[in-house]
Amino acid sequence: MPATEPGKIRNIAVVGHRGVGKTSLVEALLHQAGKTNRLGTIEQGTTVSDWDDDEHRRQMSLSGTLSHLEWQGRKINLVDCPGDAGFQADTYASLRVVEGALVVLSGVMGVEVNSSRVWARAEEYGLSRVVFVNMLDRERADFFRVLEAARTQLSDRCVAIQLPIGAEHELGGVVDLLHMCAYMDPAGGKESGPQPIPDSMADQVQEYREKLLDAVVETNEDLMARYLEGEELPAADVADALKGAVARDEIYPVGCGVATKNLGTTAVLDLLVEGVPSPARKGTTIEFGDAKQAVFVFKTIADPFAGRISCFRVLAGPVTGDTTLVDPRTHAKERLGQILLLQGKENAPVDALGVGDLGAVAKLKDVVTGDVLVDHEVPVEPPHIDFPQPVMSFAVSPKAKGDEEKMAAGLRRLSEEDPTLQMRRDPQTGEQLLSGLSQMQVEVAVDRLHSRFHVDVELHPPRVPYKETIRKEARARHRYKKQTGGRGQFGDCEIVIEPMPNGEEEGPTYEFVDKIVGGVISQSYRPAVDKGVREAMEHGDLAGAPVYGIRVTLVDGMEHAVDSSEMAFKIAGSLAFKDAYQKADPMLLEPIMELEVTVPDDTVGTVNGDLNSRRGRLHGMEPAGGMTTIRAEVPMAEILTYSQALTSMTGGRGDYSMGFLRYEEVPAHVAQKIIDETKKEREAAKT
Ligand SMILES: Nc1nc2c(ncn2[C@@H]2O[C@H](COP(=O)(O)OP(=O)(O)OP(=O)(O)O)[C@@H](O)[C@H]2O)c(=O)[nH]1
Ligand SMILES: [Mg+2]
Repeated sequence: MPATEPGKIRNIAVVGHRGVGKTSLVEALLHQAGKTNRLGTIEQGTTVSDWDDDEHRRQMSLSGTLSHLEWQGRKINLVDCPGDAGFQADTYASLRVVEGALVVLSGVMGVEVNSSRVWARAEEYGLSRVVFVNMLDRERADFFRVLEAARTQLSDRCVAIQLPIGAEHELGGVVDLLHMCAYMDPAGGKESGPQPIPDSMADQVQEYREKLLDAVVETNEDLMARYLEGEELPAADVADALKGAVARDEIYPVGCGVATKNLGTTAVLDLLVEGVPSPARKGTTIEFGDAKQAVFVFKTIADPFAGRISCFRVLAGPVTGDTTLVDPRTHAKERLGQILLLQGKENAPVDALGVGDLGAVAKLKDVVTGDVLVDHEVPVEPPHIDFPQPVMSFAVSPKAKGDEEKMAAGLRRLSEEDPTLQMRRDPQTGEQLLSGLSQMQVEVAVDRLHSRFHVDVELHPPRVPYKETIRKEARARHRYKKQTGGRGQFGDCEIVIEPMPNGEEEGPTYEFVDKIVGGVISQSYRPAVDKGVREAMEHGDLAGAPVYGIRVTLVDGMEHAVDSSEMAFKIAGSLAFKDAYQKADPMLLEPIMELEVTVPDDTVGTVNGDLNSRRGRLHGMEPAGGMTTIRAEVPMAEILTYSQALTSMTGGRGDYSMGFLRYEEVPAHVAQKIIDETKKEREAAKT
């Protein structure tokens, strides 16, 4: 089978807030295009996209899934992206490899927070966007309200291209305003061909057809002139102009329907083919130098049987199984091997894959998500995918002693699959930390450690990464001296420590200044003092937290011709620092997080009150369409287990995200508690 020409491909990411029906819509599109014999459902766990056990159990998408179909002689690649805020890695990476986004909104809930977020990302990448208002069969669903919300909250260039016939449980079909026809509810079967528009809708159709025309001629000077002269514009010209406007990202057509009944899919498929530009028309912004063959890996699947599966977009090609590419990041050469087209969990081998197409290969050794592979070593800068930063961490430990290595290996594989899942050892607390975007994301990782890697682990709330610093300058001298037969130990140094002005910065800032004059300590021993100070700074005296924001100046000292050694100076440096530190008015710092919470209007009071009790500082509130977004700064220590609290305050309708902002001094009464607790722990550890 030859590779599909780039001009005949459409790459679409299906995105939107959690649970708006993206997976169901992909299922319907595949069914309408004849890829499946029956419409699978989320409830029965029979959709093409949500094929993983964990997805079935939770009835939600946890990772991006590739599928493809043919429509009007074009190949449409679909990436069904998860909507949950905890599983956005694939969503963001997928947006790098498509020309268009199909943004699904709930006909009941309208524009929800994650839809706005993903819209902004699509905007950044200049993607064409088609909006689909789904779930119009549900109670309280209202296409026109959601259309208005899309126009005010997403873009005023959103314009209806379909209208519902009837509403809620009486929804009978949709009108296609571009082709001026109707499609009747196929009740889960295939949508039949175009039907006449019901007469009763003539006025409304007229009104929205005019709005559509206005928007279209706005983008096309020639049409505008003819329109103003009162010419009746031929349907084909309008359709062409609309396609151009969608492709140029100037109009966002809004369609509608019911995914679970397969209603509205014909018109949407037409729109994707006609509106979204092909890779031939749009090209890619990902660099591949002068490579004749190149691919970009946008997703990695950690399959326990097939090993690592890398999903990629062909940047230059075609590529075949015999193609050998090099990864400029590692300089490793790899033969692609069997190229696969993915259809949910199924895969089918293909001989070749052309430019712009999406496919996968198994068992590339050292390739990770985000790598660009090229046919010869050219200096390429892989595209930066701005993954969201983890907002919460748990300490993990294996249930069985001796499983540490197995756990670490499993977690490494899982974080290859999802780069927003991060694992690190906290040098401060010694705990193995697993960080992610939501508690559920971390819990899913734990489930997968069990199911895929056969290791059981426990989660504990993590410790807050406190830091320490000083308020004022102090000086101390320490002489370390030991005389026990034979050769002794001798090191003597005097240091001055002072706060560094950039104490606001994250990460340990530290400077060592050598002001020894007259060689009172030899050059070779001075770095040992520095080393000793650094070691002492790893555990501050207040709460055992690392010390930062300090300049240490070595001003004086003494050495012994026979007994001095690096070790002795290191110890002297360490002890001098401890002395000076106590005199320098040390203080405890805590991480402050920037928090954005979106909650239903009627829960704002409760949520704000709760933030107050968590030492939060409110920065602003923005109501929009029944939901309010609250912005606040909150100490990390107070918000480690926020997700449960928010769920119970909002009945599961709240959503939040947060990111690290800066370190700040812990208020005295809180600090004292932490210091006392540390003391107790230290004493307990001694006994
Ligand atoms: N009544 C009705 N229910 C729908 C419709 N579309 C989806 N659903 C149901 O809504 C729920 C969520 O649908 P999904 O397709 O999983 O939604 P999703 O956007 O893929 O969800 P995530 O991937 O988890 O973000 C399921 O129970 C579906 O059966 C629709 O048009 N009408
Ligand atoms: Mg889904």
